[in-house]
Amino acid sequence: KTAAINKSGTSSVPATTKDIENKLRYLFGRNEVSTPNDAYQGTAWSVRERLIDAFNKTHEHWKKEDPKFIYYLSAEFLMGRSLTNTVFNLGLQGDYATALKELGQKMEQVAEAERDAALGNGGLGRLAACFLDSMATLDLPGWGYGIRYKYGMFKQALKDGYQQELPDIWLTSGNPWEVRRDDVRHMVGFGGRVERRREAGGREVAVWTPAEQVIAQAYDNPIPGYSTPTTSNLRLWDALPLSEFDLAAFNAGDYDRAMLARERAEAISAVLYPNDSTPEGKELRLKQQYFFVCASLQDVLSRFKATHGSARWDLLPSKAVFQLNDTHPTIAVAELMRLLVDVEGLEWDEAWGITTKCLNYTNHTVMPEALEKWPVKVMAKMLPRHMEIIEVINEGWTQWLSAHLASELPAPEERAKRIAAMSIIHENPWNKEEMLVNMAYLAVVGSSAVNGVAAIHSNIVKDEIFNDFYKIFPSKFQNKTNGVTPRRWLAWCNPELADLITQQLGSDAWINDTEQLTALRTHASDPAFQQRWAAVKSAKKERLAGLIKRVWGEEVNTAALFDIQIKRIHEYKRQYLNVLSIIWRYKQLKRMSPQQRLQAVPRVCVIGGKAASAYDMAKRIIRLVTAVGSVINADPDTRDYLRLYFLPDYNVSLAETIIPAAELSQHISTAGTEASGTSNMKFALNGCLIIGTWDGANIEIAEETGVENVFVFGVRAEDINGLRKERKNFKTDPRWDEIMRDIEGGMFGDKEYFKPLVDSVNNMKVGNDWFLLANDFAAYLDAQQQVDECYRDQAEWLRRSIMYTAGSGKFSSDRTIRQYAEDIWHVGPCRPPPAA
Ligand code: 26Y
Repeated sequence: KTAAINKSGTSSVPATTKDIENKLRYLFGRNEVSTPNDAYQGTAWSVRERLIDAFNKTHEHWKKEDPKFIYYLSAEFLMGRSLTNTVFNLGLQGDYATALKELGQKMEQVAEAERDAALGNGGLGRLAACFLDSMATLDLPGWGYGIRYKYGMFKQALKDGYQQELPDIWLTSGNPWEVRRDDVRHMVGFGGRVERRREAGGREVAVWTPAEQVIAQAYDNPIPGYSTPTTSNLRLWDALPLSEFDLAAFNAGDYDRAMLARERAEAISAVLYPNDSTPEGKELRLKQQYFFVCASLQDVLSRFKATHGSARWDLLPSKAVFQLNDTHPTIAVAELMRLLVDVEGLEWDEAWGITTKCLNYTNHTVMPEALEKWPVKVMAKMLPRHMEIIEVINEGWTQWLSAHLASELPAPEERAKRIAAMSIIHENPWNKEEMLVNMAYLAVVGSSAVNGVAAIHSNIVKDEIFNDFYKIFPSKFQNKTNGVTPRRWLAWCNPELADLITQQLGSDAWINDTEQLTALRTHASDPAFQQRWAAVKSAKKERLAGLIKRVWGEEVNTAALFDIQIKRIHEYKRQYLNVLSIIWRYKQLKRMSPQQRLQAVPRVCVIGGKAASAYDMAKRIIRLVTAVGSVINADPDTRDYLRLYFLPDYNVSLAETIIPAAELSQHISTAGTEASGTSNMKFALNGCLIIGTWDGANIEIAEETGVENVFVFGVRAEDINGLRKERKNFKTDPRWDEIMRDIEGGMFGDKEYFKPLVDSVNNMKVGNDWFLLANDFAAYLDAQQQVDECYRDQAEWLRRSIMYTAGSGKFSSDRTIRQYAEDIWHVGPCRPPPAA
């Protein structure tokens, strides 16, 4: 790519080089660009100015046009790095790549000096980041709202093969991608009491006097769209104390007390909860949720008032729509009611009409334990007015239900039972003394639309999780199959493959019209094209091999099949099943003669992912991976044919290196447990074959790619309940039994530590091996056998690889966002004029 030539025919590169040097000089006091980190800082602060120009132009335009806005409320945004994405989305790569070359630096290395913004756990947080990219690219007026965590997802290290968690200190050298808005602050209260007062007109109003107040300070993170002047915004809130410190306490010599309020406030935005799908009922989490929801809603309402005054709240649903990213921001239902009724003086019914029109809810998980429920006691103490509001909502809801169900369930006991099952406030089934607020039910009752994130998952949402609600409001329930941004996940992370596709298709228009990738199908069997396709994959494998070398100090055979499983460690995702099959492969290789081994398909297996700090079983799984890896990788008989590496600290940036290099990726959750998965889409886009269960988006990927091209195995979702009940009659495979004896017998050391893992899947009683590893084991080994056979036929393998990319058009988040915009948000594009 060449540097941009400006209108007078001179290159802008000298100016860019100078700007990079100046940024480094005047912001960091450094006179020379000597390291990639210097170059990163200079470049990032230089790019920032172009980004802010685009941001300001977009927002001037949006202010003038006053279009309907989307507000994506999410406790997580897993953004990863920004430099490459910003430079490429703004079309500045020519300028900056050349300028950096002049400074003796390489863009790729410079980009690696940036720390990931890891303000999310996994799929849900990364989805929010892809959505922002697509919203901006499609010129949709929309912002993300979330929390500016000081510490994001923990850094994972290995110590003797065990996971270690280290704090993620990402803000220490400043963040060029954010703008602190000193003029945008809101007060957020907690605790205290509620009183009734009668107003002049006789209306009774609730007055909440919080016991504690903090300031929400806005930080804007501009989001550049691709190939458009639109640059939108992710507004993140930082919690600050109301006053710097308690001077009276300080003067009295009580230093600790003087700092207390500061610490309590700052704790709110200090750290991301590192749990995925296993909630910790900690009060601080509810505090975080209310903190960002309260600040965001005040922010939106204050802008609305500035434009439309405070007499036209009926217009709010035509100007603002909110998407709740799972139940985490669901307190918004009660907060919007509070703001409209208590603060703005609307009547309850009018406020309820507006609230339910403005809000929509996305469910991301079927795990019952991940559906958030807060004890009424906790909620009443922290948010007393909200608890009252939820009680009133629930009274209205259950009364309405009672009338609605009168003909269907005339028997009072039957009806009462159904109402109890659908009540937003209900007993804790494990502790009858305790009452809980069911946040998912609050979200369903308080929203216009409820959606799941893949076809099978949306059916589970309708038929199981919220079936009672679905029967009453069938049209409220929708499907919006997830997607990923083709910019970050193909064009920017795999430029070699992107260039090849562009050459073959004759243009790069596929980058924002991924349906054009289907045209690759006609070339899938073309040997010349296959060879070029294979050459790109080889280069990417070399790069991953380099990374393995840096981490583990070992060379791997880059002609081997690269087999990858990267995702959060969870029992339902079944990394354990993967390890068991690797052990079986190892044992088979051991039994072969050196001659026979020559016929084996060599494999390099990579597993990566973080275990929640309190998730004991997941940590044991990580240790099993490293323990099996150290035995296998050291065995001279087999090490040419099989390796297993755990890559620590899996994050967005690591995914950008791993995914382009992958040939086989594993998505092997128990059918019906993975809502969608999104890495499956990223792998497919990069021409990686999938071995997977009939679950989540795997199903739709198989439909698009051709089910014959996917290694599908295992039981189906509809059979799971029956199989779980039949555990005691289940006869395990002899190969399974053998492996279990090996682990128990200490073949990989640490046998005491692995005992709970062995027990969790063996004891064949009801409720054990909940994720049915034993049931799927034999079918999985068969599917792995088919993988080997296919890999021996490289022409067939490459044909399939091309078919995956060609079939990935549907999985662009642009398609997903268009569907949200059309079916749920009713928002259209609003593009600012092109930059002069
Ligand atoms: C309640 C709290 C502890 C909690 C925190 C994070 C609960 C859930 C989560 C995260 C859930 C999550 O990441 N779910 C994933 O969402 C993806 C995007 O829709 C899906 O692709 C993926 O299947 C699902 O597991």
